[in-house]
Amino acid sequence: MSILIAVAGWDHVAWTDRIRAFAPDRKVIGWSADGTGDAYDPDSIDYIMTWHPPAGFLAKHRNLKFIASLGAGVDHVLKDPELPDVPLVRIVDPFLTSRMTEWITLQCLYHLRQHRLYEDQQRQRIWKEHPQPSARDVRVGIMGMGVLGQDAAEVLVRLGFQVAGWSRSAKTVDGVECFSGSAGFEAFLARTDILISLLPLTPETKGLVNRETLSKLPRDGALGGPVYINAGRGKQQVETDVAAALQDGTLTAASLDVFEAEPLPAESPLWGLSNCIITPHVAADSNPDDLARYLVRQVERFEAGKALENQVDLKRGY
Ligand code: NDP
Ligand code: OXD
Repeated sequence: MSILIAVAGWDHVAWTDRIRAFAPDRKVIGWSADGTGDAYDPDSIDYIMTWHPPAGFLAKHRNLKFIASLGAGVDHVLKDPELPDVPLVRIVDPFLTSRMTEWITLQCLYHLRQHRLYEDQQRQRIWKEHPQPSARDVRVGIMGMGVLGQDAAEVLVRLGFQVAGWSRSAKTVDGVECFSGSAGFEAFLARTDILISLLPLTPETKGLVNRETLSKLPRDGALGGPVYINAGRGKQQVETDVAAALQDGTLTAASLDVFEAEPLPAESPLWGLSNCIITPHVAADSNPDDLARYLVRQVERFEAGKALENQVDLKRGY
């Protein structure tokens, strides 16, 4: 049984070596869209572990048993119009989840504690106190109440924020005001000072955060205006609208880890906005050995006739 590691924009070697270490009895082949990698017969491949496979690439492998995404998100696989009709699994990993919660919490506290203001003051050697809103005065709204959204919500609730969640299906989560579906979206926005996206990218979520959405956030909150945080996927936001909102005061500030185009092009106006915090898709770093073990476990489960973990619902798109 052969495993192919197929990546674009990444070096396949680190992944190939790691999977080999955890699956020493299997043939593990590396391939990269940049032309590096081993020669192989596509019909000999049983499993593909992949990041951003080129369109039509997966379909060349006619004996595939399943595909595994090398990320938690699967939009990079589902965008392929010739996607083979085999199961797709994605990464769910406790360490990745806690790293995401760290990043989300860091951003919420940064805006709550007015850190940008104090950083500016430090640069100017100004010693001046400002009134500090407290977490209990601030309404956080998390779009996407899946694995990542629920974990972040739990920590933000513990810190005292007023937390709401918005998901596709209705939910009950301790300490969280839950909204769902398009029917619940406006009411969710109307009570949200810090809007967080932990949504997958699907046809429904593409372009969701646009001028109209941002203009529905309240302006009377304790932070002096709304804040937008995105660690889901960049194409959920209309970036020209986000940049304009940051410039005209519709948004007070933003923290963005994901962008419509990655790397964020040098000419993006977001780079120059002092009220926009930018990180390069690093919110949820994970332990590569844990991920390799998880991926090899899926192969072992499949061969033992057990259900794959975290199989994607291809109809829903996540
Ligand atoms: P899950 O599949 O566990 O959760 C997705 C959530 O989004 C669910 O609550 C789902 O609703 C909700 N959702 C999906 N579509 C809609 C919709 N149309 N309207 C409202 N809610 C919707 O995913 P994870 O929490 O594991 O991951 C979320 C995303 O985070 C990933 O898809 C990926 O894009 C991103 N990510 C980013 C990383 C980074 O480093 N920046 C790292 C890892 C992930 P319901 O519960 O009803 O199904
Ligand atoms: C992702 C990931 O999907 O890093 O963004 O896992």
